[in-house]
Amino acid sequence: MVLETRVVFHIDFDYFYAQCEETRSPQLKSKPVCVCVFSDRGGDSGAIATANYTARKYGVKSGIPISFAKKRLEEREDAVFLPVDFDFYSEVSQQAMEIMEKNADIFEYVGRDEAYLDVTERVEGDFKKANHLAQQIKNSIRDKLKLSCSVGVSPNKLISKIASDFQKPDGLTTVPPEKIEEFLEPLKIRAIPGIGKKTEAKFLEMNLGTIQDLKKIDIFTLNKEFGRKTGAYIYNAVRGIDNEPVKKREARIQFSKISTLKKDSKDYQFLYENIMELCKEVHEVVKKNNKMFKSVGIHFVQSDLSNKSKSKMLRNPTSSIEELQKTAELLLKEAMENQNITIRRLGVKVSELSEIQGQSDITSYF
Ligand code: DGT
Ligand code: CA
Ligand code: CA
Repeated sequence: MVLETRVVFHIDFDYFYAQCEETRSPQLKSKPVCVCVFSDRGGDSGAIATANYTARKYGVKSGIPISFAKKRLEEREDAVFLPVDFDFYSEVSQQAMEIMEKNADIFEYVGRDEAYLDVTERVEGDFKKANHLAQQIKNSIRDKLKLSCSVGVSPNKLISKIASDFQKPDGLTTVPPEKIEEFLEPLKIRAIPGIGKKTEAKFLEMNLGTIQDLKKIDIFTLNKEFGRKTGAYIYNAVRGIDNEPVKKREARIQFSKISTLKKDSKDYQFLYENIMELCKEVHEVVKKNNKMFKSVGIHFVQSDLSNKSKSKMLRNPTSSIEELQKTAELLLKEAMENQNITIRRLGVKVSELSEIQGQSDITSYF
């Protein structure tokens, strides 16, 4: 049976990194919590990755300098500033993704804290059942992981993405087909994924503030202003039209190679040569599977059998061996800065994988 109307979920975790920190230290919950990417320069140089909602009340948000955040939270002596711990967040993420995947006909991993689920078949195209299933997934994630998330339920990815953001945190917004117009029209233009400050400002100059206002603009004007691809995207988006399928993409896949060194060592040149070799082997696998990666990691098993690992998120997905080697080299240098113990085994991994073709994420057009 082919159902005409799809049922798509977008699930996004609330203040994700900060919430992960709260799950392992519940006493943080009542305090403003900022998760920081400290830069190598030391002190407070670096940026806020994210903050919990208590800290956001004071104007702290992703991307601002740590020093600004400290100033804004001056009056809160209980404010907490923690360094990012990507490995921990990935672990939490993976468990949450497993719960979602079990509940989907098609599961598409987007990033550590978000995913799309096509559930059309299992709810038989029924939005009441869909709403119920979404609530069950939320409960299950809360019970098992103590995490809250926000869910958007609608006939397509675009509206579900907008809907998941609509009642954050801990939201559930269901937009059945007959409610699409009513839901979209009063929203600010900014609610459309991919429309940023600049585009918004352009429309505001033309006295257009809401999605309803934007409907007055014809496709020719949009094409002239933004080019055909983006023009068509905006034209369809304000009408709630999006035919992008939920594409199967799993979260847990990563490619890695690990090898035992000929001798235990902490000699940089020796380790460097081994790492470069491992990069080549990992890259072979990446190529064979027709993938791109967005994260690179290295791993040490030290002579006392303790582990040490470092990873880095790249700006864009890539399949380049040069970029893989360059990043691994950087990570090795960082890891060796305070390396007192010799290393026994060495590993390289790539993760955050995506297909080489079909990079049709609309937000990359802007
Ligand atoms: P929300 O609004 O409740 O969904 O809050 P978040 O923190 O989950 O925000 P989201 O979904 O935009 O981003 C997910 C994670 O990605 C977030 O916990 C930290 C990271 N992130 C977001 N923006 C930035 C940024 O500007 N810099 C860095 N380093 N990390 C960021
Ligand atoms: Ca989030
Ligand atoms: Ca997100």
